[in-house]
Amino acid sequence: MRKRPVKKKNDHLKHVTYKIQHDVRLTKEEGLKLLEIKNPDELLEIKELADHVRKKKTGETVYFASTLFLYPTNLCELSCPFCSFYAKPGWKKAWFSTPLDIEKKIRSFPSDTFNEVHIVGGLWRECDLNYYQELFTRIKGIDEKIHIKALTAVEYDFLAKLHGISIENVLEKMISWGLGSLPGGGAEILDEEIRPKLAPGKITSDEFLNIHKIAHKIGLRSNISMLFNHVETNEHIMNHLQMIRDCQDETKGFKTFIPLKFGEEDNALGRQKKRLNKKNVPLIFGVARLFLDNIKHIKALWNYLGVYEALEILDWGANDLSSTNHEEKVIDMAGGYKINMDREMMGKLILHKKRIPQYAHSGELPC
Ligand code: V47
Repeated sequence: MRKRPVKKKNDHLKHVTYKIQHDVRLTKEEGLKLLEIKNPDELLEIKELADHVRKKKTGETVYFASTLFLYPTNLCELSCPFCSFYAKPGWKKAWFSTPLDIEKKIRSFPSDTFNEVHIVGGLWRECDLNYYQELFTRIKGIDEKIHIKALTAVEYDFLAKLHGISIENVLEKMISWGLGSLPGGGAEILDEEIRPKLAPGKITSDEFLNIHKIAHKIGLRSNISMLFNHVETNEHIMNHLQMIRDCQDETKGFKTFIPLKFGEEDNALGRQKKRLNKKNVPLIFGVARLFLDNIKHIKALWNYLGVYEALEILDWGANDLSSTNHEEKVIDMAGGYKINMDREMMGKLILHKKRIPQYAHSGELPC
């Protein structure tokens, strides 16, 4: 009888497993080697390790929210090649909503259908601090309990420059009008080789993180995202994760890491199919779970990933299934998955994974 070949265990995986079991941090180089793994048995080991870390950090609970997305305008001074959302004056797809328009929209949603509002938009002078003061005041006038998660670091930088005041000053004003937390958008890839090509004219990686640091210092909590599956390399991904981990060591202000899978429809980058460098999506979540030892939550967005893949990713380190995503537009305009998701369905999906659904808005998530 032929002897079955004895599989030699990958030495790197052995080493990583030892480190994870002994709560020793992975280095960027170790993360990079994991991202290069292709062997299915070895991928399964990474999945199991990431799942082990997820269980240790947050147990069987899977968080979800019901978010009402509000976009004051998609008019934007920038023209990022990955973005399907932005418009210029005169374009058919351009819109601008007044604070009153937005108030009417919120009032048209029964109050039990959302527990947070997520507000972002283009860089546009008409959306200045007076605009946000009126908007936030109107929202809190509807119900003081609505959690306002609003504006990316890129927009805070724009507002500070527009009014000639400090970031701290802008954030403090916004808090006084009702700001609850910062969403994770605008990070793209925090790597100065690729970021200026992906987002010409956008603030640098250091400037971006510095705004989050200021927000954390004055007591705000924020999320942090990563736009992937386009032209980035594994090195860019690891540099991004390293910058986030270093920032979190300093401030402990990030709640959730959100990998955003690139949507290719209706944007300049998506049209350059040959340049796109497709990745193993669950593996990116798994390596992020192993590397980001100081961030508690990892969010899988079903409208970016597809429901099936988002549920699969709950086994690769994610512990948050995002939200019902009412009125979401950024990924919708880039070809995202559109489903009439409600709170009940989200709970059922999580139970189907034999996990425990926990309904919570961004401000309620434990750090
Ligand atoms: O900043 C833009 C990204 C972000 C595309 O914090 C794209 O809870 C994929 O940050 N394909 C906005 N992604 C979304 C975001 C977010 C979403 C849900 C929850 C939270 C949270 C944050 O979407 C942008 C940009 O990085 N994006 N265009 C695209 N074509």
